[in-house]
Amino acid sequence: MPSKPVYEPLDFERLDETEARRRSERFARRMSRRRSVRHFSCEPVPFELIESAVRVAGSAPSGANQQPWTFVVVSDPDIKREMRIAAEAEEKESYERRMSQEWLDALAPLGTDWRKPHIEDAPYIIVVFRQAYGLRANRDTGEETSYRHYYSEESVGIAVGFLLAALHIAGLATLTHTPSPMKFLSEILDRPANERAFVLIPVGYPAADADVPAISKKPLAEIMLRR
Ligand code: IYR
Repeated sequence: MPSKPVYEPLDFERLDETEARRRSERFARRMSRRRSVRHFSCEPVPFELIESAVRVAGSAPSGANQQPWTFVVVSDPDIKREMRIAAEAEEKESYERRMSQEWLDALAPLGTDWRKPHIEDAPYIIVVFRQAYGLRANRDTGEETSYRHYYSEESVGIAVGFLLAALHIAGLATLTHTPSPMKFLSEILDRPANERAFVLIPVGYPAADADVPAISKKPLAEIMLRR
């Protein structure tokens, strides 16, 4: 049975314009320094930083507020090794056989290849799963029935954006890695049939000698239009 909406007052703080500009510029400046990092230190990271960032991700808007996501935080070295071996096997096949020349050419400036040492080096790997549909247990019989999820791709994409921003603001480096296909992650992490791996995110401090490709973002004039 559909439930009626229940409202509460909005918790909203109106900023004066000076403060709004200050915060907005500070955030923009900080975010502009985020880079995808592929060389991680094995130095440990306080778990509370990960937990806090996942809380931020979980606060993201989602279709019908269904929150169609699960964040699996992996620090167990044996599981990380298993994920690295499986990811590298898929990636080797992709780089050597499955990806088109056009795709390889597009990636050339990034210098990526099938080797994924960061899956073992980074102290945490967050694997984000998208719940393609929901599962609900019947209160009396315990029988599980499925129900539709709306806009789950968009919702999980937004939540991952929140997650990357929160981790960056906490001084941590991240990489969005999408080995393809990602089915092996469901198996290794024992996820139910309604969940699909969406992205694998190594999280940690960059290695002391970490370097990144010298690439840049499009200028505002190229990405924003005013009408
Ligand atoms: N998944 C591969 C290939 C790859 C694809 C894109 I699109 C990138 O922006 C980067 C890499 C890999 O992770 O190496």
